[in-house]
Amino acid sequence: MSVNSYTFSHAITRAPAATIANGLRTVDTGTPELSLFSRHHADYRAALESTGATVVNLAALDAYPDSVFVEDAALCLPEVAIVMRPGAPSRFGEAVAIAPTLTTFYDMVCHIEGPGFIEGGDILVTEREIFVGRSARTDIAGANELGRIVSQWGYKIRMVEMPSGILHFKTDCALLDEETILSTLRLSEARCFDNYKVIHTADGEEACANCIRFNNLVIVPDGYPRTAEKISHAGFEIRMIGNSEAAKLDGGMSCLSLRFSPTK
Ligand code: CIR
Repeated sequence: MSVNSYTFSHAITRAPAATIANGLRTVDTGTPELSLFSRHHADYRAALESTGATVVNLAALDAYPDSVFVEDAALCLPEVAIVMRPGAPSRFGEAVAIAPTLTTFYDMVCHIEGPGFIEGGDILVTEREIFVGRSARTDIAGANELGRIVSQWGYKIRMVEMPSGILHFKTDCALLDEETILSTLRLSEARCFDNYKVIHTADGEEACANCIRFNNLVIVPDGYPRTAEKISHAGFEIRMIGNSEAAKLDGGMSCLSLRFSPTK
């Protein structure tokens, strides 16, 4: 087990699909607009690159409206990349599509074969453990299969029963450093972060929890000033990125990239 839970040399992103308006959403708050989504996506990639990382931006996949949310298709650890088995049927092909790219960076690529389901958005890797949230997209069989795969490298899975109404585990939390987690109150009330230092999102700013620590930056969605101030006050360098269009599809900063340091 050799985790670098927030230092990365590479990220994979995927350009938003022309079909983005057909993406999944829990509540209809309007149709995402492709041109604005693409501008936000370019800003996001630039923020990743500004930390010195190489960003590989894959071609849009119009057959998969949600494919811009590339995080859900795989989990990238230092030793191995694991292709997920998404719980959303419309997203199944995204996992198949990401595999060839992963093989260009990894000597070892494993696949969740099923029958369980698991999506990358439900997985949070820390220096000590791998959290897996049981959600509408990730079930116990999927989490257990991941656990069996990663145990070969000494990783331990910690399952968390998610409060209902949260799409993914990382919809409501993010790793800030070795011991600090940003979380919504509703998720931390599940007591999963009792052994960590927790910074809570400000009241009414729960959507800011879907941010990422990427090298020297904490990349947060624009529009949540009180939570951004809390993170900044704790000593982290903040970069704000527009997220209005991804938010219409329940997406945030973590969903938009796979972050890793390749083994070859
Ligand atoms: C979905 O429902 O699958 C997409 N519209 C949003 C996925 C967001 N991904 C993530 O939280 N990791």
